[in-house]
Amino acid sequence: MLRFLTAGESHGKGLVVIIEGLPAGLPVTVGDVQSELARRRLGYGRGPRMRFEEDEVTLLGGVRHGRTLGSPLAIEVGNSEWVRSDKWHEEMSPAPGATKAPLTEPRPGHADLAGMQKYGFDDARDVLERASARETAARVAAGAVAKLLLGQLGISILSHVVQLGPVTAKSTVQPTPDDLGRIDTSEVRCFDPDAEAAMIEEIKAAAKDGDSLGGICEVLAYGVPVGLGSHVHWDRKLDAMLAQALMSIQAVKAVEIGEGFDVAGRRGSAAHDPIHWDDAYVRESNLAGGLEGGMTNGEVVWARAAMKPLATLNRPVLTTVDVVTKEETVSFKERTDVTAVPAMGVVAETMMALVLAGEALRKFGGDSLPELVRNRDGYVQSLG
Ligand code: EPS
Repeated sequence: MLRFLTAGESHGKGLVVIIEGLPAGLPVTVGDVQSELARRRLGYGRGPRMRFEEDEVTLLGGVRHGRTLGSPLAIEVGNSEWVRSDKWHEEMSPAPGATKAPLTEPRPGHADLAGMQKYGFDDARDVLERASARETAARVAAGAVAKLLLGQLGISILSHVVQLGPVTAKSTVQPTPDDLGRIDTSEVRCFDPDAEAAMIEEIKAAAKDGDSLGGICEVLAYGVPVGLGSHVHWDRKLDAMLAQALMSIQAVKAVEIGEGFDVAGRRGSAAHDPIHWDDAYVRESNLAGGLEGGMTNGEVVWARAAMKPLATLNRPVLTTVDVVTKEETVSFKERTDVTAVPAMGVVAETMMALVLAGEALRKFGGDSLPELVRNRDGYVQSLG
């Protein structure tokens, strides 16, 4: 089983992720992790921090001479802001002390108020530092390794933005792994060039108003063999695991597997993917998103994740209450992004990669990469 755990706060010295359960012999380099992190920093509408944040990567353990050892893999993602200035050193110091500027006006839509009440904090920073989407940098570092593992099994994952604010991509053609380069060069990671221009205009307009935008990303996995996941228990159903993984991304409020919402309005005769035989089982369509009964069915696995507009606004207008005075006020202003939807797609790839890598390891097992691949090959051959 593949497990991972992240630690670290948004404006601290850095983030750490430990990944456990990888087989020995998987080639991994700092560059592999750095290039995924660079993809996550892309995207029109990101705030000033993304222009200087460099995500300094160190492989702390689990890799020797460019290959995994089968031991826990630990990756540090340093915050370059911590190194280039002392702005956060006192505010985020682990040494005993107190802040001179507690944040007492929780932002509606953020974790601030519920977290302050739950943990007994009187400074919203004690909550927001960990709730911040900065944590996704550590996840993406783990996801980079999961993608390397999946690559060895012939599985590749990509994502694209299908809606940003009110602008939706009109094209119904789903991109393939060959299209990823083109998607990554789009400033909003959109596959539909007409929608791309309108999305950028929408971001410019929201930025002018000091407002924020949400949107929807689609994430697809190609080359997934039939039979990952299981129908036998609720917590082994792969669609359920994917839904949790995608929903756990900061600010995501809805997840759809395949055409889940659309098929709810159809008749059963038009809501499923007919099966044919052409030297192998083939489907007329893939409304199910490659998942039936909680198992992969050999088709492309695909899902969508919807992100709400970020709760931090550059022009604070949302009413809140000062937790000390109980006076009504507007939530505080922080340096922020107008939208992080393009980056969310890269994080969605990461979460899908980690779930699929975990299930591939569960099904095929093995302590080394050659053993894993051998087991996978034997299974695929047995399918005929
Ligand atoms: C975030 C606010 C912004 C984002 C940050 C998430 O950071 P700051 O307040 O320091 O400008 O840039 O995201 C990242 C740093 C990142 O790497 O994704 C928030 O409030 O969640």
